[in-house]
Amino acid sequence: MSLGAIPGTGPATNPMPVIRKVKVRTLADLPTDRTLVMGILNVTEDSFSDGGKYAKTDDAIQHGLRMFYGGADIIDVGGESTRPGAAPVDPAQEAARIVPVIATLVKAGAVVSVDTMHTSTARAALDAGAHLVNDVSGLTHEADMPALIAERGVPYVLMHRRGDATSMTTEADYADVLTEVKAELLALRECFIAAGVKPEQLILDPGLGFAKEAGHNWELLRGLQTFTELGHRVLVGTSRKRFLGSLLRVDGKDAEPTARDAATAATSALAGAAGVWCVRVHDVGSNLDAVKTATAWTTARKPVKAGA
Ligand code: PMM
Repeated sequence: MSLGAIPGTGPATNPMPVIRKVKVRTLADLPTDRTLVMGILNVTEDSFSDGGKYAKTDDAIQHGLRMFYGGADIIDVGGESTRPGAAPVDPAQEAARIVPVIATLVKAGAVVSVDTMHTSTARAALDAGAHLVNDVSGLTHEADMPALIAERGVPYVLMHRRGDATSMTTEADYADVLTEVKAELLALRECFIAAGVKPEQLILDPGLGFAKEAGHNWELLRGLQTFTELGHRVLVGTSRKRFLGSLLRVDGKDAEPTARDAATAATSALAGAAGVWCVRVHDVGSNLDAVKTATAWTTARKPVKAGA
């Protein structure tokens, strides 16, 4: 696929204005005065909201570039669905799905993260130019992930979850979700530090929806300060998740995933105001507006009178 043909084009199902003029190349080039927006690119057949839409390499590249030119700060590329009950994907097949997509997005100037639980896939993605690793496993999957992250020195999203895709729905049992999630994340953090990972590489994520009921998700969002005050960057992923669908329930039916974008943007604004480093979202435009609004809201100063 030629890069020249891409900006702002592609299937008209999700038109997005071209707002990026300057190419970014590394995390250091990204804005520091607002919460970052990570665009979700699931190169899968079975993700809950966009499964099958971007399973082909060309479609995935096109959507990734559309999000990049639409202002996404980071593109998060995954090749294995994380939804409860999803069938596991062989790591070699996962890498084959995402490596060409990552290489093309990096070449275009995008900052790219790889959403994987597999060390071999993370390594292949980093070799293809990915800038950070986003791992939803909560270290329940592959014990050698800390060693890879220490060796490569890249940022790493350490997400909380209990169990795996088949068991996590039954493990949402907490007496005090904020205290327990924080304690479990801090215990995981120690495994990474012991392996030689620097604290500043670690980005913490409470893992909304992963072994969490709707009430747990809201409590974690309400208490985001519990995580932001730990001294690490914090990432949250609310986008189109089921707890928003049930919040917006009409006539006994959950709202469809694509009807959850306004509620997602509301959570992004609140997360931005709470000092979160990055929000992971499907709809880049509305969430970019939301985090910009949060910055204007939280940094507003009394206007200085002329001559004062
Ligand atoms: N959620 C999903 C996938 N990856 N990564 C992080 N760090 N945090 C999340 O909350 C998260 C994630 C599931 O959403 P999707 O199937 O729409 O990608």
